[in-house]
Amino acid sequence: MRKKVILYKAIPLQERKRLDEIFDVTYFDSIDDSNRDAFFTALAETDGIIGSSVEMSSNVLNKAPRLKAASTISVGTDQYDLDYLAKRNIPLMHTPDILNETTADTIFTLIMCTARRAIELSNMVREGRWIKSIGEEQYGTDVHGKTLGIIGMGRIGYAIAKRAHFGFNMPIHYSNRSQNEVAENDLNATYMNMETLLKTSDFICVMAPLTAQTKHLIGEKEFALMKESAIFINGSRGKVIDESALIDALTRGSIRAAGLDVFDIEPLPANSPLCKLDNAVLFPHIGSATAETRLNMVACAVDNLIRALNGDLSKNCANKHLFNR
Ligand code: 8YV
Repeated sequence: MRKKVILYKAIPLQERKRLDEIFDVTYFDSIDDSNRDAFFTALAETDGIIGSSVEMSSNVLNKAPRLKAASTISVGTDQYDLDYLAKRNIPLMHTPDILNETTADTIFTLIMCTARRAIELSNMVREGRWIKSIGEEQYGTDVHGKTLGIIGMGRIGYAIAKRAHFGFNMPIHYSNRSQNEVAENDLNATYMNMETLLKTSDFICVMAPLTAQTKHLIGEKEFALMKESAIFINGSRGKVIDESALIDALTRGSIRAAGLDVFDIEPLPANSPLCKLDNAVLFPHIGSATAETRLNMVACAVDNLIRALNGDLSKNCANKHLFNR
């Protein structure tokens, strides 16, 4: 008897075919008000789910009494209620490592665009406002040699620090749940508490995963500790920062600028105050969004689901440590 699987994200045809070869698949390109009832109906019968960018709370997951495995096409697992899944001994599989370098490239794109005001000045050219040679009012700030503070020195944080150290000769400060001796030995990174990092860094990059402990990790008090010349980068999750406190800091000029790939609400509403700030560079959550990397992530997530539904949780299982607690 073929197992039933729900795919709730559009993926390349070659990977859909792999799922079709093994499972009875119900497809949704995404989930919204137009198809949520059909999604809930399919959940009642499904053995597995695979996709991303949809909130999978316990209220949703308890509509899947037969669920045996979930596979997210992401390294982040915050869209799933991990404790609820663990209570039912349902594995959540994810795609670590594959996106490290691509996401680090995106973060460095944000650092450069924000420091050199690339988007703002490109729009000046595009809108015909480049009428004389560039002057002080268009100057950006150097990146090379400046101090980079990374909050969350995990795999992606390490890839960012590697670029900063070898490519831009930047001293690296970092705060993390635990020390990262590889980063210290390879990249001369300095471990410190977050308050010191916020006070001493020229660029502050948040890469910490979203958990109950990191929600609003960076708020009014933390922005007030930063230098007025500091540039703030968020490549983790929008809810790791207090977005209204960031908007206030940018509006008052208590920090120089911000580069953001993630937001409290995604897609970011067009009427967000962030959209009116020249000192905010806004990307639509493109961290891992290259054709090569997303295809590799999808292939990994499909492999993860196949293995998990065969009882193999030997790798890429995000919540196995929570089972039978
Ligand atoms: C995308 C990400 O959100 O992997 C993550 O946690 O945030 C990004 O890669 C995800 O891949 C959406 O498909």
